Amino acid sequence: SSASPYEGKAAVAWDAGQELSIEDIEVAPPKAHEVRIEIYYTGVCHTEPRRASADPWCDLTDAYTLSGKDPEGAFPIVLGHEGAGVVESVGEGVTSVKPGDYVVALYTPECKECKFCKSGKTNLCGKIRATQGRGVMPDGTSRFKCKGKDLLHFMGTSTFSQYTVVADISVVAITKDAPMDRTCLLGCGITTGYGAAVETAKVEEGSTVAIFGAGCVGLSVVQGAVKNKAGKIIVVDLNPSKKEWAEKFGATDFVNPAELKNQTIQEKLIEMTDGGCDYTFDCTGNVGVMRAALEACHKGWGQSIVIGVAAAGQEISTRPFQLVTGRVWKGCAFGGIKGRSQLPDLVADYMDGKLKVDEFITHRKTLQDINQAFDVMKQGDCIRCVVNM
Ligand code: NAD
Ligand code: AHE
Ligand code: ZN
Repeated sequence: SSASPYEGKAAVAWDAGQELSIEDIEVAPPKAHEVRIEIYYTGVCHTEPRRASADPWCDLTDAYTLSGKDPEGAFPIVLGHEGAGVVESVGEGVTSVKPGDYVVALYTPECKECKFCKSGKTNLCGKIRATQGRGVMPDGTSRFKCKGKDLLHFMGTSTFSQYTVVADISVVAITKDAPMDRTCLLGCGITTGYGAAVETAKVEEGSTVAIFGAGCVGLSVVQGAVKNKAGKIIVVDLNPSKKEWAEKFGATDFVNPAELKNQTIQEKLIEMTDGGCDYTFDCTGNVGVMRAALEACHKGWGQSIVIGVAAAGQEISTRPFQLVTGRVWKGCAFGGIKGRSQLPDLVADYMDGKLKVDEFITHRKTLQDINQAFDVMKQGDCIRCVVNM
């Protein structure tokens, strides 16, 4: 019953830099405005390994990070934020989903009532961001226990577990016709890139676009640029095997910066686009790339969208003149997409053959072998590995 704890397996990150450990864990029933989900499939996003490593993440201050008390870098924790499953039970007051619903977990929640949600200017929701960053549920406690210890939640989702509990604003029901081993990827990578192009940049017909980094996120930006009928879609990647991937998703050009002679990548792109791109996207997390992406924008109006997550302590720089002369630097999380309002439409587009999803899946693993998903990710030929829970 919904009142009892559930036993299930989960991949636990006990400490920084260690392999995930498959453990039997106890998952407490959902409290008010919470939902317990049986996770069927989870993708492994390229944000994940950084989080599982010793790299301390913090969006507060450096001093705070260095103190070792970084709330977003704590252990033990259940990672995972790209998951789909079925609602097992709901807590008091939950009206948006019911047991049996097929759902995708949302690391960017949508309460529809906070200042952010009502602004009409952002998809970031403020309602539970503080507790989510501390790895706990909105009431300040954890629903996970293993070997007598509480485990932290991750990004409000913790999908590397057969059962997880999330806030009711962190989940969206989707059609039961859609296969969950694909729709899990709409929980991060695909939505992030596609949304960055169509929702955040609102790429216009005929415009010139450059995408740095052809992973799941970058290729999804390509897909969004194709959807909005961009004229020139240039993919930039150091891995030569990404040329084929870029073309498969509709890119018109591919540039490997390592092959340029006496020319920076920004100079090359400016030359290719008669003065610069209308839109550029960083999908690498490298701050040097972010600078090049901004400087490859057209004077007067070019916009550069930062999507990549940089390593702790990294900072971006450019000459202010770049902004004085009209280039715009912005960024987005989850593509600027509001999960509860917009994800069902993306699923419908997928079901109608208008949104590629299957094409991103290059590897599959079981929960037992989830560490292998991290290994294949480090090889250049993995776009997305889907884990069968
Ligand atoms: P990925 O590792 O699959 O793709 C990165 C690509 O960038 C690779 O093809 C790699 O060869 C290429 N690359 C690396 N360095 C490069 C350089 N200097 N120049 C050109 N290309 C280079 O990763 P992914 O899963 O597609 O994620 C991309 C980035 O987006 C990561 O930083 C990830 O953490 C971040 N991310 C952000 C959000 C968000 O909401 N903002 C969501 C998901 C992922
Ligand atoms: N805490 C890190 C930044 C982490 C980050 O930027 N996360 C993205 C999602 S990455 C998904 O693969 C995000 O959603 N950010 C918005 C938010 O509110 O966290 C740091 O570097 O400080
Ligand atoms: Zn992600």
